[in-house]
Amino acid sequence: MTSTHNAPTTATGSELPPVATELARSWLRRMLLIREFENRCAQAYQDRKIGGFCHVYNGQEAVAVGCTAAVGAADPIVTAYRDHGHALARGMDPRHCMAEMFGRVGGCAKGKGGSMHMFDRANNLFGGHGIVGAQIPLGVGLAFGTKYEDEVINGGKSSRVTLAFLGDGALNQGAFHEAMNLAGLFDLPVIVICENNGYSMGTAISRGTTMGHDISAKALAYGIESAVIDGMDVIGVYGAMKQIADSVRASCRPAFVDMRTYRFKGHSMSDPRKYRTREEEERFEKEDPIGRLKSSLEAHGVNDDDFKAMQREVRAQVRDAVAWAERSPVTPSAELYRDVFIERWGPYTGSSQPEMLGGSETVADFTAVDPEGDLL
Ligand SMILES: Cc1ncc(C[n+]2csc(CCOP(=O)(O)OP(=O)(O)O)c2C)c(N)n1
Ligand SMILES: [Mg+2]
Repeated sequence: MTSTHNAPTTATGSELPPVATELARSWLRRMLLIREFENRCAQAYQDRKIGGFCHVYNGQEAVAVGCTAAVGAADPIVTAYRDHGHALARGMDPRHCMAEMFGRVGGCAKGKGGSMHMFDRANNLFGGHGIVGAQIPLGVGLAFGTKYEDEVINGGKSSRVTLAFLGDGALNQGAFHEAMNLAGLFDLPVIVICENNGYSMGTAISRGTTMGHDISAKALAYGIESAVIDGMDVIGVYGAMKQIADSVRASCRPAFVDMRTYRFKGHSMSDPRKYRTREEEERFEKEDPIGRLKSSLEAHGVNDDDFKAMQREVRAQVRDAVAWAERSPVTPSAELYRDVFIERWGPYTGSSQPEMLGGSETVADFTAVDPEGDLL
């Protein structure tokens, strides 16, 4: 089938103030970390160390890295199931991320969520959601929550911005339209970011979505301003997103972003990619966000040796994450119902707290029972 995915559109990036080399370097390292992490996940999946679904983020790294860099740590983030990149970009320890993939107690959700459910309360990452579009109303709800807290409870000015990511496949879900309507109606500080990689599983956007060539039309219907950003250029993503975030923060009006990107691998781990051509893949591989940033940084003294050193560092970091995840105990069946339903004493009783929040990594510590002996 011929390609129907629009080529990335140049963002306002070139007009933006130059980004400090050290900052851009840190993004290069973060993108390399995500790429390495995803490659090791694919390998571990084939080795059957990871079960269930697994969707890797190769090719889309500049989106999560550029967007998270453009906002503050207190700004909430919510995303769909292709979420490892967002978790790592947001600052989750790769050990906790990998342990979650492996179904181990050391995972961010104690191994009960797996690949699609990366949560990091400490870093204000509210998932990781498997139902297409389900996270968009959650993002709008988070924006409602921060605005309510800032303005009504604390009597100040709304100060936080929520980033709600979705795939282009979610544009056709009712949840997207209901959430956009409320965001527009209630003046909520949320940026709805469509990671437009051109395909929902194997369905090209032009085959499944009206106005697929210009999805900003959907935002217009709800009175929401929008932007098209080249999601393969991390500097451009950062610059454009920073401007949008500043404006949303100041005006307390929502925004929509058509973030043009491409996933280099299949939809999930078993996808022969027959719905697109090799020529199309090669065209986008030339736009590799890592290669593009590497080239931009060459003029600023980051040479091949620096790049190789960074690659070695992230390789060691991911190898360590795998080893750590393997040492973490398999989540025991006694844990299955904990934190799933509301518990009398709160969601994290005693030592059932995940490692990343300061909990313990031993199985023995995860066997605490309800003090009144109730069935949890
Ligand atoms: C409500 C719902 N319907 C169908 C599915 C099955 N499904 C999983 S991913 C997907 C395609 C989503 O594509 P897109 O939103 O573009 O995300 P991408 O995989 O490209 O990142 C579908 C249909 C689902 N998880 N939830
Ligand atoms: Mg898609």
